[in-house]
Amino acid sequence: MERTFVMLKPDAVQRGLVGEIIGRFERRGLKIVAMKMVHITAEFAHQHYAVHVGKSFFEGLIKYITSGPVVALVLEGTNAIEVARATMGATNPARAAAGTIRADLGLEMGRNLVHGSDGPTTAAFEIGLWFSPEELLCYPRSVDAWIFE
Ligand code: D4T
Repeated sequence: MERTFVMLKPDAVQRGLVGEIIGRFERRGLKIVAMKMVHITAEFAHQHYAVHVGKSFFEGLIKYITSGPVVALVLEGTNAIEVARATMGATNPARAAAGTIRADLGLEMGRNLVHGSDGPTTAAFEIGLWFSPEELLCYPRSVDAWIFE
């Protein structure tokens, strides 16, 4: 079973789309194993987006991501990383496929509502950055046998 880190960005919270977005991941079958709401500092945002330091959009990205509370989650399931990113759609909502979160709910790259880890190494780094081991819950769901073969 794979785990991935997902963050609902400040625009998702401000626009009242938290339930809509989390619901899409839940309906897909992914299990929420950790979740919290945080207003992150610029220092923490720099850690999260360290790979983008120096890029033209970096300062705008930090300003956006620290502009209000975000909702951080760890999702678990078969191919969770790939499935979560497919559910989100392409980084630029204008190019995201219809039916994805970013295409259905967003318009611009700098307001793309949601973040998801892009690979196993990133997922491990981001889960460790955002959550302590005690915050990651292991529990069975009664529907698991109807979702996982
Ligand atoms: P995140 O990291 O937010 O899930 O987005 P992606 O994984 O889909 O995309 P990314 O890491 O390449 O970009 C991170 C973040 O920066 C914004 N961005 C990106 C931007 O404003 N302008 C740009 O040219 C790029 C490449 C959007 C997402």
